Amino acid sequence: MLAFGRMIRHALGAVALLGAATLPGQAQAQQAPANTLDAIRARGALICGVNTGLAGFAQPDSQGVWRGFDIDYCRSIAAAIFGDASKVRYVPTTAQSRFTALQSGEVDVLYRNTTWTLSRDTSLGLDFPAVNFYDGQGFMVKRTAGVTSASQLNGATICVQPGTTTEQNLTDWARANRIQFTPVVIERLEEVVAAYVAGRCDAYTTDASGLAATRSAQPTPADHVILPEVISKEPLGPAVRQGDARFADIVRWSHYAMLVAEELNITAANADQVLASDQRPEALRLLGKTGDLGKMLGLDNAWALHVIKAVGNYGEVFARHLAPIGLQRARSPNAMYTQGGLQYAPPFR
Ligand SMILES: N[C@@H](CCC(=O)N[C@@H](CS)C(=O)NCC(=O)O)C(=O)O
Repeated sequence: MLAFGRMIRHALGAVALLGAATLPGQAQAQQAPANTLDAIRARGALICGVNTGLAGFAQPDSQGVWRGFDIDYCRSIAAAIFGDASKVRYVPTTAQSRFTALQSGEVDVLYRNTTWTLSRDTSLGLDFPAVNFYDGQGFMVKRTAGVTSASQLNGATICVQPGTTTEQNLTDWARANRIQFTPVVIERLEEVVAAYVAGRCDAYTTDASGLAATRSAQPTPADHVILPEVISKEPLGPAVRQGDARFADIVRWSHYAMLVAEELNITAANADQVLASDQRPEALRLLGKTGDLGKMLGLDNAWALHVIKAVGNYGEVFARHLAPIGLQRARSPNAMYTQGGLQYAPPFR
């Protein structure tokens, strides 16, 4: 079906690669430290690679303070290491600059809507310690287009960011479904969104979470429709440099501490009380009252207590940042395994 037969005429097959401006997060020549934890301690702060500004995930507020789901994850690592979640510096990275920023040592960890794939895990010298958000790629169109299914996108012009799984999945999906499209490839997020809003593309494609974030930031979100099809698996999570297992363990288990805290009904508000009066062995090990789990990670035994008090459990972080942009957790893979989801922490013992 040629829903976009009219629009293809003004697209004229142009593939634009725009907006490759230098960002503060673009890599400089430097040496990545062999021991990331020591380097973080020596400088007194974690350096976290984040995106350039995506509602719900990582965005400076009106005071210039970075806030979001990814930001709370950066803060959780600082809390685990220093007992102080504020000891973080944020480096905005584009999809294209993010891996170089990590490889070069410019950042210690990436918390940036990054999909774990086999090729990234093997050929980029990276490791993906955990999945903190299960996502999938979708499409957004203007409501006025009257499109209700991705199968109607034949002939459409589609805006996409380069250096992403998005770009690759779009090509695979179009080939498999015999859909012709014209890509408009734009590096900077605000420019790709502006191009879509201005009507330079009929559809914008990215992770469904990114679509929800962008839609929520529009003056009238209801003018934009996220189509029902999800064309890929996008397990999002932190990335670290390969070969530094101790730091990868800290990143991995900080996520699991937030998950298991939810499972044990431990929140930012009640963590001290649980520590003082709870008798459940796993809760006491998690919070460092018994055992040496923190020491085993090279941290203080109160590491997880600090994480939970600083950012809350996984459910609290999700509710604070992702529910407001319209992301549902119930009946999604991000639900706890006890609720039919995929979020599952290994034992704290
Ligand atoms: N998950 C995909 C896409 C990541 C991606 O860059 N998504 C866009 C749209 S949600 C984004 O985060 N942009 C933010 C930016 O460019 O600063 C990947 O890892 O390649």
